[in-house]
Amino acid sequence: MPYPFTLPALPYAYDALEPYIDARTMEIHHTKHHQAYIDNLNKALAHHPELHHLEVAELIAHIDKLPADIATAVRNNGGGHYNHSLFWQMMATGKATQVPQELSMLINRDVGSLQNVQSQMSAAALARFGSGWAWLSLNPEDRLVITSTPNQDSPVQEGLRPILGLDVWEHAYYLKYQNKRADYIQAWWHVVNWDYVYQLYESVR
Ligand code: MN3
Repeated sequence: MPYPFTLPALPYAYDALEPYIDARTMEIHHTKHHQAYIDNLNKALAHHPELHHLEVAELIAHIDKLPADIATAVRNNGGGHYNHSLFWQMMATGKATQVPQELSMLINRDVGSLQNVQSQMSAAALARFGSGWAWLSLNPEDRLVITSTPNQDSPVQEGLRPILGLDVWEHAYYLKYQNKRADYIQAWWHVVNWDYVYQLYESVR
């Protein structure tokens, strides 16, 4: 849905991901942080009606072509809206152990094993200094790659197609895990929605 952007409803209750992600964190993350990205994105675009037909993924894929007065605002807040819209759907309960077979084969081919995906993404997430994300994406050669991005930058800005993302901003875990990012990362693997990751893969392949 293009401008004006609105907050998508979560596909589950705020407490659905307990005990791995606590309800208070989910509620603040969704209603305050994600909402703020949307509000700031709409504000930036308000005086640029020529951009109102574009989806957020289209806006952030070509930051260099945006009007200079809003490029940074769209990069940060458009990225925030895009990344979080995916992130909520990438999580669920009861979907963390079963990777659809076709995706599993692709993972084995390109990364070696699911365990490698988990350890390499976790390492990328842990090594991200300050705020950012770790990602599993398809590259232009249709190979799975693991990367990380700072702030709210998205793999789409680098020509990649993200299918799984891990938010390691402190707002994603600080209430429950404080400074223990590694503990949050380890817990997060219990709530990955591999069915959705596969759906996303199907939609971008
Ligand atoms: Mn976040």
